[in-house]
Amino acid sequence: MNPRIISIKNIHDEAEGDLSIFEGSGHDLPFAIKRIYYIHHVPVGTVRGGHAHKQLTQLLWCPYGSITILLDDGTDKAEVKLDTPTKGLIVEHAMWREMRWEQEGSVLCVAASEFYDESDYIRDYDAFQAYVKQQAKLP
Ligand code: T46
Repeated sequence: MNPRIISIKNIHDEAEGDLSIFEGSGHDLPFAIKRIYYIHHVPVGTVRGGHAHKQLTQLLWCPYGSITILLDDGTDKAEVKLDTPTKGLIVEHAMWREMRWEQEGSVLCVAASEFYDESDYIRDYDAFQAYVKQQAKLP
């Protein structure tokens, strides 16, 4: 598996610091952004996630700290460490994900292609594997 990592544009100023930016709708992301959420105040060592989505595509980035994203497409697995504010990870649908907090104060930000919809989640790993197999059989 080749995780889709993007380099978020950054404007650096020696005196004033950095400004990082991305735009949706085909500019920097392959989707229009319908929702943004962020996960914070998570104790170090915590693993969140443990689910996949049927339709949702997202960009994950970590503006502060260090969080490892574990990906599993039903066949292959990969790990991506988000530990710099300009590194983004695009997570497609039908991808099992877990997020491991590795540094105190780490923040995970997410730009999502869809509004929140609990029926889009697959929260059981066996059901995820069955879903991936079923999708592979579709014409
Ligand atoms: C994902 C990873 C990276 C809402 O009500 N609205 C929302 O937009 C979201 C994202 C969550 N929720 C509710 C659903 C649960 O009752 O917030 C609660 C915690 O959500 P969850 O346990 O799914 O959180 P994570 O950290 O396991 O996963 C989240 C996203 O849900 C998921 O889509 O890809 O971050």
